[in-house]
Amino acid sequence: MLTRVRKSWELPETRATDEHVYRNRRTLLKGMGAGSIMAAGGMLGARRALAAEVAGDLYPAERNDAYTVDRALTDPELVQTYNNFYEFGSHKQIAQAAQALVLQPWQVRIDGMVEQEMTLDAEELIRKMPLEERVYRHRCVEAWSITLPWTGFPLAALVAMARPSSGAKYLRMETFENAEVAPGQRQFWYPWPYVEGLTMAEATSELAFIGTGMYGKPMPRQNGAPLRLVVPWKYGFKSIKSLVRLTFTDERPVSFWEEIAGAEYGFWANVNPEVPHPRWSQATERLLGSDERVPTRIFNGYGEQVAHLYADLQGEKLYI
Ligand SMILES: Nc1nc2c(c(=O)[nH]1)N[C@H]1C(S)=C(S)[C@@H](COP(=O)(O)O)O[C@H]1N2
Ligand SMILES: [Mo]
Repeated sequence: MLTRVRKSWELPETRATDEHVYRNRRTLLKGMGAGSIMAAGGMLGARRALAAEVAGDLYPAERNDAYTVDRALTDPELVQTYNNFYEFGSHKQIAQAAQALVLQPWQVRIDGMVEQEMTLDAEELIRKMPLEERVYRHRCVEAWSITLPWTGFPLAALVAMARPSSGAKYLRMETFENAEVAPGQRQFWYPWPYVEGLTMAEATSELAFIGTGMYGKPMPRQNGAPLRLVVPWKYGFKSIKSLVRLTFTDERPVSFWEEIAGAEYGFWANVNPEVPHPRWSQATERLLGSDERVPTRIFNGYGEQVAHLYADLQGEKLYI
């Protein structure tokens, strides 16, 4: 029989320790004051860490035990150093470059078919929302996967706050655009900004989540700080990062990847092991950090929660 050695970050006790250390560090940084932090040359790393903490006092949030999985968590080091974020380069080693993102202030615009359009700061929005922790699987269309605890809030809570009109059929989401910060955006052949979309039924379904943090801490920039979508039953490219705009509309949005190659990356992009990508099989996936390949599951294992959303859409290309 294969026995797995549990890694430290998987042990519940470590969560308590993490929190303890984390809170002490915050207290320390607060006590130092901005002046002394600036003065201490060696504190650049700490100053950065401080700036990244959008609403840092809210972490870790309480775990919602309805969302746990029978899979080991992925090493956070891997989740935070192996990333897709084309704004910073079309390869996986973008974590360093992404540290250029300025998170405060960070304005989020909510517009389109809503009772009242609004612009609010990410921190303000996060503080209005009911934060919780959920462990989800994440399956990239490239056939690798990770499992991690996200912190965030149900997208449905944001939709409720926005009060869309009954005519709104889709939620269109947009990532920031700033080529000075994100050199990938100088690659003019990509249709920036990154755009994604969901139907209103998907956006208000129980699994759709806005991630604001991971592993009990605020979201690292490379993973899409300060706010990103998390839709675990769909291929990873749907989970759009670093949101600046959410638009309620009656027109189906054309997403970034759909515009580039619609036959390979469609609007629906629900995970299905039986529908291959035009250039590779989706039957199995590689667990990041191990040599193991495991069978991929329909809707990434979330069929019970989401299959009903597609019952009347059988004519659509639901799995590309
Ligand atoms: N704005 C933006 N969002 C994005 C991407 C991107 O390139 N830009 N890549 C997507 C893809 S393909 C994946 S697999 C996930 C990766 O998220 P992670 O780096 O946090 O694991 O982000 C998605 N969201
Ligand atoms: Mo992906």
